[in-house]
Amino acid sequence: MTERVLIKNLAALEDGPVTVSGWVDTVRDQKKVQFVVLRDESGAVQLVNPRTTDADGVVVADEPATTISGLSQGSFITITGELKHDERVKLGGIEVKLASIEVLSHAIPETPIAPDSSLDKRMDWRFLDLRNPKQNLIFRIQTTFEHALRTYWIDNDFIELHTPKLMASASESRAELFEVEYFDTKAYLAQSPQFFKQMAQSAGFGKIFEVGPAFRADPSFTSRHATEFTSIDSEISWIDSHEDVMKLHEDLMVAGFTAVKAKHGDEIKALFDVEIAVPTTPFPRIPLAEAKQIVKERGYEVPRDDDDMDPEGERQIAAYVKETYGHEFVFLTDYASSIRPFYHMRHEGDSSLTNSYDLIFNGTEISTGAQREHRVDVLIEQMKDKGMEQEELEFYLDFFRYGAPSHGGFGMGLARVLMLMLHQTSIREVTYLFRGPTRLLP
Ligand code: AMO
Repeated sequence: MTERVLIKNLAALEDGPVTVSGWVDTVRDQKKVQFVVLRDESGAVQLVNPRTTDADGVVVADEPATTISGLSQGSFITITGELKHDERVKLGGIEVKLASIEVLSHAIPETPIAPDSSLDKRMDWRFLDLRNPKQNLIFRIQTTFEHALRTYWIDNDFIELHTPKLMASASESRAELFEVEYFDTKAYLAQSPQFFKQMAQSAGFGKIFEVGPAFRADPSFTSRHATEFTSIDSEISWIDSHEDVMKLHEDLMVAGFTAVKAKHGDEIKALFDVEIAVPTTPFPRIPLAEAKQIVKERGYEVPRDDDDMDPEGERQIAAYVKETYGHEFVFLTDYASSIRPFYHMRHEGDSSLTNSYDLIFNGTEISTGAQREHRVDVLIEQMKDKGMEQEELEFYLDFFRYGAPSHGGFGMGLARVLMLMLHQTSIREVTYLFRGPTRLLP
């Protein structure tokens, strides 16, 4: 394979012969001169072909003019030509005068989507939608963000896990559970790596992380729910409370945002008109009960008293935090045990509250974290309290019967982080291939 010159690197080359590959963005087939805008994953460049004329000034049908006339948008081509710097050229101040074109694949001329097509239509034709530089940037940002998190984890001696996604039991609640036929029995798709990341603590791994798929049979069509999503999980041992998990969580966010700003800050500003702000630590922390009170004083009452913060409540508390602390992140802490899973540790002396938190970013929940209950007798009591059957989770309880350290961790939806970071209105925009109740294709 010959080394390919990325279009973004052409500007740094001197005038002279070049070979470039990409897909056709536009063709302007004029009488005396032809222009093609060629794109690759890094940028776009203008190609120019002055047409040949005979002695009488009549245009001659020669190459590459004939091939250019037959080019459709989206065709993949490799060209050779003469690179020339010319500041009059609007597109990057360079131009390539064509010598030859090799067409690798002709595209059907009628493109099924346009930039103003509906999100649903764009998702039907996701591979074409992803040719848009804005979409391409989203996945570069995702790569940089994940890389920064991994670097943090690896530098701090975390072990990476790949936990199974086929399970014999539910991993969060029995609601939102996908059941699959598994030979002569049933299996369930993992809703989160929860139990197995806790198992790693009993295995003495100390600090772990996983970035992997999670499945929820959630029939809702909100902008922030998918039936399959990428979950970023981390779990650590020897913690004193959920405060230690929040410290880890904010360090990771700082690492991720610092890397994204450094590498893509200018492009994000140019394409999304968003200024990436690296958050300062500590992030504000507000107990949920207090947050509800603050929101109430602002004139919004969260529906039921013992319920979770609803989306409007999240937006309201985020607005308060932004005004008061100038911060885009806030930890809401100490959720009621009635709305938290059985494995969350409850307050010493007040079992109605848990050592837990949600992380809100730009007004939407991106993460849930907690200290876990590691004492098996208390864990069994908490299961009973929730009316759960013990039998199905005996394998999980065993993790705590043979010794376990204090521990805690969090799970965070990758797409939610990207959506809110880039001020997008739906996780569909930032998910490579979205899965929802009515979407299994492409
Ligand atoms: P929870 O169920 O709150 O907690 O999920 C954690 C985070 O995962 C993301 N998320 C989703 N993203 C897209 N579509 C969905 N349907 C969806 N459901 C959840 C959210 C959410 O904040 N085991 C615990 C975490 C822990 O305590 O470690 C858990 O799964 O961003």
